[in-house]
Amino acid sequence: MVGRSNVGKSSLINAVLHRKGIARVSQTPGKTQAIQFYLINEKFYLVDLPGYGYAKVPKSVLRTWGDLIRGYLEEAEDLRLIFLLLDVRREPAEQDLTMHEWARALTDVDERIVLTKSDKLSNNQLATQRREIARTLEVDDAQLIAASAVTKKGIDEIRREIVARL
Ligand SMILES: Nc1nc2c(ncn2[C@@H]2O[C@H](COP(=O)(O)OP(=O)(O)O)[C@@H](O)[C@H]2O)c(=O)[nH]1
Ligand SMILES: [Mg+2]
Repeated sequence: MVGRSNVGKSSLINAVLHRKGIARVSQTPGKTQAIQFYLINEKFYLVDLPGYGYAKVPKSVLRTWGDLIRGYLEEAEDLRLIFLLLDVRREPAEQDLTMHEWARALTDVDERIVLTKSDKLSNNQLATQRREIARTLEVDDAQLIAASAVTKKGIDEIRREIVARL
């Protein structure tokens, strides 16, 4: 799972795992610069990559972020699926596009785009944003999952995507 700070990654992980406090929600944004591995049912790892895009992060930390992520992606032989999280209300930022390119370049690794906080939009707005974001990322609409940690929309779909690869 990867996405910019505050996109709702920790909330989504907790919803997918049906746990309240596995991933910590709303700490100081941009502070976590470590990769968290959650071993689930002794079967697979859900990997929480550090968030990016927080304005106050200095350039040196940004570079470290890129190295950390790229290093992980290059070494992670068991990696099967990347969920790139995007706030459904926002245009994808430059780092989102970079992350998308890295994910897309990996062979034997699928990518799904999760549109977070979808409870904040009406159905009409959601449909518009889906189209826009799919177009920007040059992906098929079917690769997008609209989700919400509040209403639990999309959570089962995310679980199915994971289970399908076990
Ligand atoms: N309305 C709404 N708010 C959310 C949702 N997911 C997260 N948030 C809020 O967004 C903020 C950042 O969430 P967090 O999970 O800590 O994001 P992270 O920095 O990506 O791990 C918090 O205030 C959450 O309560 C969601 O699906 N809907
Ligand atoms: Mg978090």
